Amino acid sequence: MNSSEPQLDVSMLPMMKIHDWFDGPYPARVRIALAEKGMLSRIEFVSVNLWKGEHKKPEFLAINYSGTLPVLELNDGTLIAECTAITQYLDVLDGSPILTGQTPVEKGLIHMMTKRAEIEFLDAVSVYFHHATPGLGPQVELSQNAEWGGRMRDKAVRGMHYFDSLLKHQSFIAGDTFSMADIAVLGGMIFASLVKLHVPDECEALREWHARMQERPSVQEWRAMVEHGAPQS
Ligand SMILES: N[C@@H](CCC(=O)N[C@@H](CS)C(=O)NCC(=O)O)C(=O)O
Repeated sequence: MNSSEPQLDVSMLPMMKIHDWFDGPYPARVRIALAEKGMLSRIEFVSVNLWKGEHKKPEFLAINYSGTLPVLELNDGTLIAECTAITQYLDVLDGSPILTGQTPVEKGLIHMMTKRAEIEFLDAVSVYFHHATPGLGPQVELSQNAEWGGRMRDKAVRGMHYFDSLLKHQSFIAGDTFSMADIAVLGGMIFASLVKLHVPDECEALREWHARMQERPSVQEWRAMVEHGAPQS
């Protein structure tokens, strides 16, 4: 947003719901985006317990065909799934700070890097978790392929090296500004930590960036929400 433009009074926004699980790596992406934009107070979080497989039950599949979290539910019942789509919606609601780019070039680069963060890193860690570890447990993980999971673990480590190589020359994942792409790589780091996938020692730029990200108030707000504990469900 231009500094000359009036700031949106976030308290005037209608309440919205987010269906998610408090410490999930993908939900973290939307929670961090909401914290960046000062919108957490406008959100009612609805817990969907991943460990009990609630996201695969018909009641939830009616909310999100893909059976994944998070999902944003608007006042009029509109449902928006996919972290990228939710972040884009929030960004248009309130442009401060912009997470998806101001100019056509920024928008293109941030979209590309967010997609790469998912394909090369976060989604790969997720497949590793669901296929080559006990994942969410035998009641939820009905079909596993450990070899595929192992390959995706290797892909995720390659992804870490890729982002490390970028961060040797720029401060943020998509260039000079913090964006949705940084949040997507943070999601990958959060998932990697949960599954004890070590960031290679030689990825110094990635480690330095990660340490810098921990200082952001939005990441600290997210961490405080996680430490607050699991909801009763
Ligand atoms: N592409 C989706 C992926 C979301 C996703 O995989 N979320 C995890 C929660 S951390 C989930 O629902 N996993 C359950 C599963 O895949 O069975 C997005 O960006 O929102």
